[in-house]
Amino acid sequence: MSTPFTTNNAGIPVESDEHSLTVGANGPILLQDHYLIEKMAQFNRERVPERVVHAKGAGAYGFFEVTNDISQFTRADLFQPGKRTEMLARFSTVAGEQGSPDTWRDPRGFALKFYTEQGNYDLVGNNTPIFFVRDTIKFQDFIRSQKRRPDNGLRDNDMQWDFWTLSPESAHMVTWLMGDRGIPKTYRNMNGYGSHTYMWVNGAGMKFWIKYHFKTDQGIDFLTQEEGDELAGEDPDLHRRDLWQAIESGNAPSWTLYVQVMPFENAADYRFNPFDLTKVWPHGDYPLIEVGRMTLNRNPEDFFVHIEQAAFEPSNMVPGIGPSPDKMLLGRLFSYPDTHRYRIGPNYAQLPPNRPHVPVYSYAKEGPMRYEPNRVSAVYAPNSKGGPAAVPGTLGEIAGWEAAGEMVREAYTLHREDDDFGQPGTMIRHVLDDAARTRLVNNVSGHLKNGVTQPVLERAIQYWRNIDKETGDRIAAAVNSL
Ligand code: HDE
Repeated sequence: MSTPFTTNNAGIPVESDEHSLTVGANGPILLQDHYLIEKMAQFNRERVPERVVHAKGAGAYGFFEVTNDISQFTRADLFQPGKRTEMLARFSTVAGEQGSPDTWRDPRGFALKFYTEQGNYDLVGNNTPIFFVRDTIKFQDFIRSQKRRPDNGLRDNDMQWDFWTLSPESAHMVTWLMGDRGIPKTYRNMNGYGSHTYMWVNGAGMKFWIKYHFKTDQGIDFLTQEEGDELAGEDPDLHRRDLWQAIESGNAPSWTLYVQVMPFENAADYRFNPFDLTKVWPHGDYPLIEVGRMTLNRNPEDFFVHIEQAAFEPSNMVPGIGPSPDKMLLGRLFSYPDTHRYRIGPNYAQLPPNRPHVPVYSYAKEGPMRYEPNRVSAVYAPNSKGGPAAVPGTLGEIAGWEAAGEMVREAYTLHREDDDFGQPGTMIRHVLDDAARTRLVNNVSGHLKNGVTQPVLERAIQYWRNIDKETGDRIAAAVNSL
């Protein structure tokens, strides 16, 4: 292909990319050098605000194919037998800024956008089935404790453990974070989880509570703290590079999707609060059922256009899928569209990675950067001009539930086995092996020794003893052997 001629943004060929327009070779630069001005002005406006969390990430396109008939549980189009749906995935860290290392200890985002025949379905999860808090009102504070101090702009382990030890509901997720899942070897070697409980509705209007598990077909693998620290210096973009190179070389990563299904009526007297995001449903209670496979086989042609501007939102739920009373999920339904409008403008849904693969007949119109024409013959409803019309009752059962009671600000009512330390303790004693337990002790004590002061330090030791006495004692011994 012959080298194209440089143009300006208006497509007009330009004289030079080397020399500004001056009076004589040595004279002053002329204001009329509008190409020079365009280059500088465009450069000064190249940045959109990075994501306030999950700023550093990588993504790719691919497809989801159904491998098992689970239509008895949902009528969602993408989960019907034989269905194949194009998709986009973005993996990310949480606390680090855009330039931060991929191998810092952190949960990993696992954000998926399915371009279904009923519009975009977004499943925005992490590589952990749980989270640090269970009420959305605490999320902002939690994140601030993980980021940078206002006085010196530095991250601070003392802040992190201060928040965690004063929020005991964090114990389960912190156990995951400080263990081997906290630094995946690559984005391809980690699982993804919807984390929340969601609702599925089948064609007969029957409702089910479900949890999503994307199990990596590449096998789980991790980096130790020492490996992660070393690689953070060697190649801060290690995971982004790995995903890109794997797909470029035709080694497309894939994940097998399973769901846990709980009958709708079982929620009320289940032993744990099934909507509490700090809890898992033991697989012995609700086994995994295979659904299908997601394969990522196409790199984006432009990272900024397709990945930096990708807008994932848990509120994008298609017919047959709905939310649950999980306070964290319900808060997220507002937050994501809000952050997209701020970060990439009110018409973000028209950008290439966010545009549905089906026609849009919404009543939205105008606003900055809008470029898709309105498909509607009237810009108001109701109308007698043939504009789109919603027809109540045609989409089947609303994915909702009964709710009643006084307005209160309170914690969830407890289910009989609800507590903050039981499930992490079970994980340490029955899921981790000796080597993993020792790595956990070393990771925690190393983190505590790095700037955590009294009384936070004492509280942290007690926090681990509450989770598992022996692990707490081992951490105390390691920390006190200063
Ligand atoms: Fe997020 N989260 N989050 N989060 N989250 C964002 O939206 C939020 C939570 C997750 O690759 C933000 O687009 C609230 C849980 C991922 O583009 C923001 C709460 C889980 C990504 C936001 C949570 C996640 C985000 C910032 C508490 C796993 C990156 C940028 C209720 C189940 C998506 C953005 C991508 C991003 C809000 C907690 C996953 C601020 C209010 C729990 C994977 O809107």
